[in-house]
Amino acid sequence: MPKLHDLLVTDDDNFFGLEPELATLERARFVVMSAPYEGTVSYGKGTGAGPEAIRIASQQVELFDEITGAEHIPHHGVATLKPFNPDCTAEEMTIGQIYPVTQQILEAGKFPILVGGEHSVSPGAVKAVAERVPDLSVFHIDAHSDMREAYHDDPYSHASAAARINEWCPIVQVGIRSREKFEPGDPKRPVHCYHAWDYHSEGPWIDEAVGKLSRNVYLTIDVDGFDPSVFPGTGTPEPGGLSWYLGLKIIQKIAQSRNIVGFDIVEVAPTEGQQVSEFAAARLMGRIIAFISHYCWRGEGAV
Ligand SMILES: [Mn+2]
Repeated sequence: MPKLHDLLVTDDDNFFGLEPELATLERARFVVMSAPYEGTVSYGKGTGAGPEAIRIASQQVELFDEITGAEHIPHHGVATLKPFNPDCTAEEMTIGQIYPVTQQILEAGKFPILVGGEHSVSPGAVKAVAERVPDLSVFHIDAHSDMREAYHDDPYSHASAAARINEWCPIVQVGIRSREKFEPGDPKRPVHCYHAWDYHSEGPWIDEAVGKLSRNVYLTIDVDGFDPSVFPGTGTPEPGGLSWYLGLKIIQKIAQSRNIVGFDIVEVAPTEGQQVSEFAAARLMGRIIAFISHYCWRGEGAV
């Protein structure tokens, strides 16, 4: 199993284009994993190119976060790991590669960030977090509930990501507008699904949804949970969904009232001739880092 130090990108070709001394494993509080995996994709292809496109786009993102009023990214540091090998099954990717590296990131006292790739990459990261962090919920933004027990006979398919995650954690889902019928499962780990038909604009439902989360929260964000005008480059761009600002405000509310302990951004499929989706993903990553730094770590190395 590769050690974190062997996986580290040591030059400035890292996420956010940081000076290498801000991106070492000693200095950085955040560590980014890239999983360029699209082995079980069912429709539009291209998510395998997502992590690299997001990394390049992130080098153009302004490091000052005007919402929280600070440069959290250079202050806390972000380390970048070399991409995982995508030539494998979904189970080998998420449980074989991502799970043990996430464990190492957590053992080192760092904050794990995972960039996909298709949604099948997420369960391994959640499993590592759930084994270490008590009282954990997953907040899931997606057009799809991903609750199929298996898809094309693969229980680690992208369409089964939430079903695997639900073996360890309760889930709150928002943005959902293409859903298979599923049983809510074990009452100790309920799945609360906020369908986008009823829940796509600001309202009291947001506090209710956030209120269903446990003290510690992992965010898994399939970018197709947002409206395709925000992320046109994704495998299955379902019409409708969250606006950019609504999505950010929900995540801000979670950061203000819960402890976010890890997150992933998946299903970006770069589109030839434009950089909208990868830039939005890089910006989303930066905003979430800012919210975590500002709200969850207030008083703890705050800027
Ligand atoms: Mn989806």
